[in-house]
Amino acid sequence: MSSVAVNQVGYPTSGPKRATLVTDAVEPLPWQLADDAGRVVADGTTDPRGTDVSSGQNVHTIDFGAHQRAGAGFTLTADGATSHPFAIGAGLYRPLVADAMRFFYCQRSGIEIREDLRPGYGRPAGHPGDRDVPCAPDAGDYRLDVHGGWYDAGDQGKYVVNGGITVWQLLHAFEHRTGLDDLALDLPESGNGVPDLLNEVRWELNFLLRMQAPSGLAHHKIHDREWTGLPTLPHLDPQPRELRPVSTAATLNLAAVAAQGARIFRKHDADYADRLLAAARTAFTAAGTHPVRYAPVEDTVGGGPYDDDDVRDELYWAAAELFLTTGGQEYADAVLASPLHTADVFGTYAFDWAATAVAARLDLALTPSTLPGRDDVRASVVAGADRYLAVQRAHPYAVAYAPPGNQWHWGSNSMVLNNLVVLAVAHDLTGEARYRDAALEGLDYILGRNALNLSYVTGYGTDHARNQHSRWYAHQLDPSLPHPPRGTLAGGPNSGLQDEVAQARLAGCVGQFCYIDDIHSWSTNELTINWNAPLVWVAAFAAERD
Ligand code: 9MR
Repeated sequence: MSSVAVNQVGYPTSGPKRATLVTDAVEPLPWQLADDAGRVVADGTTDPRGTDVSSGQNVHTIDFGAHQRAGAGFTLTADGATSHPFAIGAGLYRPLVADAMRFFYCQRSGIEIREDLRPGYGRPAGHPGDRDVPCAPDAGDYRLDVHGGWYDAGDQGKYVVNGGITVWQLLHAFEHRTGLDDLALDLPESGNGVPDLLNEVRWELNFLLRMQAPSGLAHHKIHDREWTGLPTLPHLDPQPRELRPVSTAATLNLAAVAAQGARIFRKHDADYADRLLAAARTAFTAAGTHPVRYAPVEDTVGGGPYDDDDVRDELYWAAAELFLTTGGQEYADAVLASPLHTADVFGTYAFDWAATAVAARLDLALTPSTLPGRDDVRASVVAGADRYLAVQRAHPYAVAYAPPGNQWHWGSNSMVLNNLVVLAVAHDLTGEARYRDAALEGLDYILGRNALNLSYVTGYGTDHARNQHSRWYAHQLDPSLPHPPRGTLAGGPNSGLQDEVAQARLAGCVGQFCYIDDIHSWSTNELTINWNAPLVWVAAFAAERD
């Protein structure tokens, strides 16, 4: 059966406008664009693209970019199939920036979520006992106050490496995108004179600071001793909490984002910036003077492992942030000595919690500094973007992500988005329209132009994900509980099918089809702080220009 997949939110007036037709036909077909009254306002002929590897479908693309008249309720028809309705216009992405960012307040630990600020989402403070948490037997013999921060995902663990990349990306957006200074997020702190985005990020940064042990090293994570079931509201979690051992990756994450935070918070709160910088320096030194400690893959009871056996990228990133904030020669030396400084780091996906070299590269490219060879750094980002551009152009759904063997990663939606970040930064660096258009068009996939005809963002589009794996937004299991808030991104197709629902329902799936909007499918349909952060970033880029 034919279908027409579109960006269900809509297309910026002057941006690229394409859709993907699934059909058996191999010859070009006529298409029509109709307005909300059903009048045909544009027509043309499809471009047959053959079999799409990512879905196994025979597809055509439809380019209706010549139509530049704004409106709501447009539909595309071809081969007897009609798309979901969509808008064309300006300002389409501004609400998404705010909602994707407002998501973080609802993930807060250690503080009541106020019903007046988030109607339908109020709840008592979760895990007040995180103010006094013992080390697990293999982690030390002391206790720390590690309250606050954001719950990572559908679980109620708090992980330094994932908090780190999330903080980095939100601060990176704040530093390099426009329109985020006055983004109103309806937080308890709103109105305190500090931009709300920084108020939200500070909640997590404070937690990351608390995870620093007396040695200067940071604990990798704190979570429940055993896994809890669904639903479990945070304030009703019966499990004891424990600090897991310190790790070099966590320590360098802390160094990186505390240094970055010091740079960005200085203007608003110099004392806080000093505190952040001191913690960053201590962490960097501690990481260099203690033996390397890797977070093990086996540590999966009560929380996820976030295992990583290569911390050279974290070292490069921490050195880069410390250098950009302080100008210190020792940090410049560490940047220049890193094998990652000149390595090709723009692989299948640009970066994530485990692969952080691109975070360093993007900041070194964008943030003014005296680093020798900065032009080469900038050129390397553009070269990386060229590769993602080529992948996207070859892809009939315009996805700038094509994993080897069509084996989609856990959290693939965040990888799709992070590759768009590289394209957008290439636009910042060169001003060239092709990178801007690629970054804009890349959002189509997330918002419904995909093989499932589904928007992966709750509340956005006619048909959208709403049952992401969560112990609290568990409406699917208990109708008195809410769905995830508007602006929540689902993890997306994951060929690994690690959970039982995915195994039962998706066995043999091809790429894009390895996803199910079921609360028990934690491997394809979780929500996670480090997946919403790139949504904020890319939506902010789109909002700047639509
Ligand atoms: O996002 C993480 C993904 O890259 C890993 O492959 C996966 C398995 O280790 O874990 C994911 O992270 C989960 C974490 O361990 C616990 N909280 C939820 C995270 C998202 O599913």
